Amino acid sequence: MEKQLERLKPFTSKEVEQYNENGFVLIKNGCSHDLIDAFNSHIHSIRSASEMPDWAAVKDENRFKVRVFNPHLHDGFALQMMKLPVVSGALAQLMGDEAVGVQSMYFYKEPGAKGQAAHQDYFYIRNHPNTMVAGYIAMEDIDEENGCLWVIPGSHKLGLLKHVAVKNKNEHEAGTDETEGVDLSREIPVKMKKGDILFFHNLLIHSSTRNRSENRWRKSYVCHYIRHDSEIERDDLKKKISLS
Ligand SMILES: O=C(O)CCC(=O)C(=O)O
Repeated sequence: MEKQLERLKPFTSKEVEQYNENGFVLIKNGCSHDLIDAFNSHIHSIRSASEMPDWAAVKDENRFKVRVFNPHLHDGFALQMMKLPVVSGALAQLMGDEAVGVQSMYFYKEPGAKGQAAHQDYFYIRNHPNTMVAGYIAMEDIDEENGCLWVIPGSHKLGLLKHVAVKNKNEHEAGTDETEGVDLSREIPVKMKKGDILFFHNLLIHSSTRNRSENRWRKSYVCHYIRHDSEIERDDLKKKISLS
């Protein structure tokens, strides 16, 4: 297939079937390394500025730690990274219609940082009809050592599960919620190379572990998308970003 078409329709019908079956699917090498490097440098420079813009501001000691929340609402580069043609093409295939962006997060996950306990994104972001998909771009190589995602294949078919307070606060960030009543030993790691893009259903049970590396960050850019005719309940995420 020609490159242009590959970007607009990156999945084979078998991969779309795999997504429907497993609740996730990966595009290898979906984003070029030079674009990833440029975006990492861009976010780094925003957090390095002597006066950080309000939307990215954190305490001095957290400049390269705390995630940047919703940069797409303030920053043109973050917006374009949400709208990558390969992403909008992939989402159109998975949703069967056009997607819009609703949330973005740039994660640093520095060495030693805790992960997130097992959860379903729908628990935090209710949308009707439920069409939400996450697009997770690896901003560097991601594996078990630096705190990759773990998922339970097929768990998106279980519906919304009960969430309770996080149990292992040594491994996972406190203040978030954790699914209950599911055998988490069924989780498998999703290793990604820099530039890979993972798409996952908002009912898929997923978690991440602590970054156990000595000196490797685990940066990722994670955006959430809904079908254009879905609606988000939360007031802070109601703005729909066209991907065209
Ligand atoms: O990347 C991580 O460590 C967790 C991300 C996550 O769980 C999410 O975006 O829903």
